[in-house]
Amino acid sequence: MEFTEEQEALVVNSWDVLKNNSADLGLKFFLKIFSAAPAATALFSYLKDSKVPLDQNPKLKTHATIVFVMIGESAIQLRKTGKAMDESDLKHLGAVHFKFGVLHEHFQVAKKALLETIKEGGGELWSPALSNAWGVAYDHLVASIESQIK
Ligand code: ISQ
Repeated sequence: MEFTEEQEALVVNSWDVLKNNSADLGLKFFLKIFSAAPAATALFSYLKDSKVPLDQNPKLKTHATIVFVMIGESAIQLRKTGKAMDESDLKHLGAVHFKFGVLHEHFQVAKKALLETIKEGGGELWSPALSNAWGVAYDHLVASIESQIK
């Protein structure tokens, strides 16, 4: 699963734009996951007794921003470092996803949501090649997390 120099350039250039909108795009990404997999809301304790709608939950927005930025930063440094994430962050992510019983198909739901979010956030920068480049970077990240789980 090669991540080429061209793909890196597409990801780096688009991240420069997407990152300025991380909070809205991160929230959009999470809402897409919840609409595809409503049961996933149960994973987040702060959503259980919340009276506000999902899209107005400040804790969700903060968390979603962090996750979105983490995915973006993983992608932009993938080629330089040859890995999706540093070892200690990866151990933590592996442990969290293992604890919640995250399966390969869940990561695929998130992949679709991520690529749709990038399409909506990317505007004129978007192309099928850009989407594919983000997909490859995401697959590397997932493979690294899954290597901790299995
Ligand atoms: C797990 N990891 C990243 C994002 C997520 C969004 C919704 C549900 C679970 C998640």
